[in-house]
Amino acid sequence: MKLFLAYDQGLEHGPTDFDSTSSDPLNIINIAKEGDVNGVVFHKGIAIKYFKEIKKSKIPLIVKLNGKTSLVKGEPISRQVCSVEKAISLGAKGVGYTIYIGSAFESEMFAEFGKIEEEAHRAGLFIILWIYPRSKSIKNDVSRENLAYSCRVAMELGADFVKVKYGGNIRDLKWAVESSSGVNVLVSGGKKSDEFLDEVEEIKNSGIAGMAVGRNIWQSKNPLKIIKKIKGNKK
Ligand code: FBP
Repeated sequence: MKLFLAYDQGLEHGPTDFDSTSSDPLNIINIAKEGDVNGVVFHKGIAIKYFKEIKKSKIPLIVKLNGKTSLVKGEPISRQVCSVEKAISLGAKGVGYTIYIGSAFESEMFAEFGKIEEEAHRAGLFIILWIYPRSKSIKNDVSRENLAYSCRVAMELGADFVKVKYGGNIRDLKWAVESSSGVNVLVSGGKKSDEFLDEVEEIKNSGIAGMAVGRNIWQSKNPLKIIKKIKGNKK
């Protein structure tokens, strides 16, 4: 399975996710390097400050192009904070973008992403689209329908990878993979949990392309062991 190391939580959640080890981006770059992951996801601030170290690690960089804090309440919207051009200048091989489908602001994120998709693909970058159904009208963001809808939206919008949350039902995940019609499905890690590796085992044969995990790796006492276990599982 492919494995991307996600580290955009400093913006999305704040330092509440970190301790004195995981708060340091250098430690994350080391984990990515030692674990030989398929890519590491940073916002542009880290990509700028640790440009040399990221380059030296040779781990493909994915720059997250939009983001928001957890302090904003109400209908979710996440706007662009970094251009494709800037991501390229930082050495990115891919870009990431989050769309909250179902939000009252969905069309704004669609329009912004439409331009990013054209620019990024023109420049030969790959695109990971985080699709999270989120709105006051959405009761269950990981229902069978919403999971499949998320994957399908990513395909319709031209992403190469779609990152979704697993709702705990393997048949639903398989249907979502089918619905994605060729877009590579990545499952996110979620909050650190003792059941995480069981979940990895459960989803490994669902047809997913891999995972994009943050907290379950860098909050672990032994991040490399977790990485090895995830990567050891065949698609
Ligand atoms: P984790 O593996 O730590 O759950 O990270 C996955 C992720 O998609 C991050 O890339 C992102 O910052 C975060 O989850 C968003 O989580 P939410 O919006 O659900 O709080």
